[in-house]
Amino acid sequence: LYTYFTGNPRWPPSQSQLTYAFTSTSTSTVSISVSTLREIFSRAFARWADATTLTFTEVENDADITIGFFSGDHGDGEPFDGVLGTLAHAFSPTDGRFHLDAAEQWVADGDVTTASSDAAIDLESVAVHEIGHLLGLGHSSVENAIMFPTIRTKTKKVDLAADDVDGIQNLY
Ligand code: TQI
Ligand code: ZN
Ligand code: ZN
Repeated sequence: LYTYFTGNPRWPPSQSQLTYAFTSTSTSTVSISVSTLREIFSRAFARWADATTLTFTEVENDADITIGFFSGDHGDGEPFDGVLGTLAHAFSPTDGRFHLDAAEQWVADGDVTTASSDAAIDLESVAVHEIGHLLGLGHSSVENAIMFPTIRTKTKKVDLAADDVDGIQNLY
């Protein structure tokens, strides 16, 4: 079953047309083009938009949701830890910060299941999970749910399960 954060924080009905922006697109171990990043995140947001009345639009400035890649200690008290371990984190509503560990071997193009590195992580899969957190979902006990708290390397998992859809629809 899905969970929410303590106090069930959510984006208010007056803010159902959410905007997002990329703040730091520097990626160290792999270089992902900005156009590829745009496509990946557009697809990841669309999965949640399809299940709700929320909309997500990329903007340049004053976004509700900010997305960036960072390394190590990046000033929010939750330092990244290099390859594997923590991959990314997102804050609960209505904070909107979504940080990705620049040290990961992100796979943004092609098939992650055939990546040469054993540590390859599918960017879109992590994006769909973290957007769930940004919208107010905690972790789920259902194994096929996007919000289940385990992700395997070299695996793509991007489809919302019925549990994710129930969770987001009961919140919005
Ligand atoms: N990052 C953790 C996560 O997103 C950070 C975290 C731990 C967290 N507990 C939390 C965030 C509670 C919000 C609420 O779960 S992670 C997965 C998983 C991570 C983990 O880098 O470990 C995914 C990133 F666990 F689901 F597989 C992406 Cl998909
Ligand atoms: Zn951070
Ligand atoms: Zn999580």
